[in-house]
Amino acid sequence: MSIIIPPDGAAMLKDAIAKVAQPSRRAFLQRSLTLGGLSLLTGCSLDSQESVERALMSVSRFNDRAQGLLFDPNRLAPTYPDSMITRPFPFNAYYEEDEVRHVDGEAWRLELSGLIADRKPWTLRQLQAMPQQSQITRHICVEGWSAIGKWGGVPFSVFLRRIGADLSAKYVGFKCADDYFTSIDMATALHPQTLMALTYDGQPLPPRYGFPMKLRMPTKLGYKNPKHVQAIFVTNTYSGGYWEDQGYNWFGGS
Ligand SMILES: Nc1nc2c(c(=O)[nH]1)N[C@H]1C(S)=C(S)[C@@H](COP(=O)(O)O)O[C@H]1N2
Ligand SMILES: [Mo]
Repeated sequence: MSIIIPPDGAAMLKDAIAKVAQPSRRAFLQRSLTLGGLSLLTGCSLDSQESVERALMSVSRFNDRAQGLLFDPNRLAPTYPDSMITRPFPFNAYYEEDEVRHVDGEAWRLELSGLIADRKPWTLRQLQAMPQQSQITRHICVEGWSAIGKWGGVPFSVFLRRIGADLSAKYVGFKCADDYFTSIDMATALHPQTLMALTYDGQPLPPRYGFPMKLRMPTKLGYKNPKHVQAIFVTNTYSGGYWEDQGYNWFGGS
């Protein structure tokens, strides 16, 4: 195989890394990766900006598969005492706090689609009537902060079994009341600490933390935890996510 490296290769690679790589990995890639190395790794000829981005994406997909294989479905994320809860807990979204969505809890219906036997929509009251669990865990955001919070709600594995979801499917996807969306691997969906959170610190989830329901996963980075969940679907088709489609790593383990 001959590797064709254009004269502006270094600049192309730098631009592609800035666009495609997860922030925490950018510095590492910028120091360690050459265009020739990337070409050998992926078997792609890298003669345009798009082909360099595509090659980096294929490394990221490979990284997703590796993280999926390494994920231990029985290993629990650390939990903390009440005294360690971060107060006030930070707010974060792709918009400012004054633009937080206010969802009407009475009118809200959780829509279900895809590989699910019983796709009847759920009300908030029905979710509140399910067995609840609570946890104090650490939320880690790739923007460089972490905080300990207390969430309560329905273990997602119990819900998925209840609705007859195909538990052998690859992905569970989420659509939110804002323009946010994400998707996760089934192993994480079934993890014992993955919650459909309805409360924060013992109170109904306030709007800024994702009323009426958010998916809370202490085994995943902040951006994998969708707030204001409106719809859930089970699928074998990869469907990415809001930040994932802009280059954040899809698996997003923490
Ligand atoms: N619907 C929705 N969910 C979202 C986001 C968002 O912008 N919209 N941002 C994500 C990111 S990047 C983080 S760090 C957490 C922040 O959650 P918090 O406001 O409870 O701290 O929400 C995640 N879920
Ligand atoms: Mo985040």
